[in-house]
Amino acid sequence: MQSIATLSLSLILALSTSGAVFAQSSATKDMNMKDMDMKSMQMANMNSASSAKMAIHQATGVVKAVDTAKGTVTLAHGPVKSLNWPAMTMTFVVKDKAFFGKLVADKKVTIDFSKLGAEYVVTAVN
Ligand SMILES: [Cu+2]
Repeated sequence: MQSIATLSLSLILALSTSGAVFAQSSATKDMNMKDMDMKSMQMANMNSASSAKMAIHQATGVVKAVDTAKGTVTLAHGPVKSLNWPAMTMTFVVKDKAFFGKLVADKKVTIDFSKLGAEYVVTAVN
């Protein structure tokens, strides 16, 4: 009689112990998944933010006109592969006035530029 009681008690203990372990492991899995979701979401945010900010294009062309007062340069540039642009003449915004030292009419230059809102802004002149 005593041995049956002991057996059933140890059976109950074994069941409840494995039950607790199971509950714990599924909680851990849950937490890991949430953690991973958060990390991948943060990574996606970072990627879209950096690609919007950091897209730098390069164009080579001849300076057609400069407007130091407005802070613009008109360039007859060749094709820009990264933007799928054909050769064209267009005006860029020049935020850094120091670039006007290199942006001289009829001079051939290579510029780095980025799209900032609706504007194409010169970020470097070579
Ligand atoms: Cu253009």
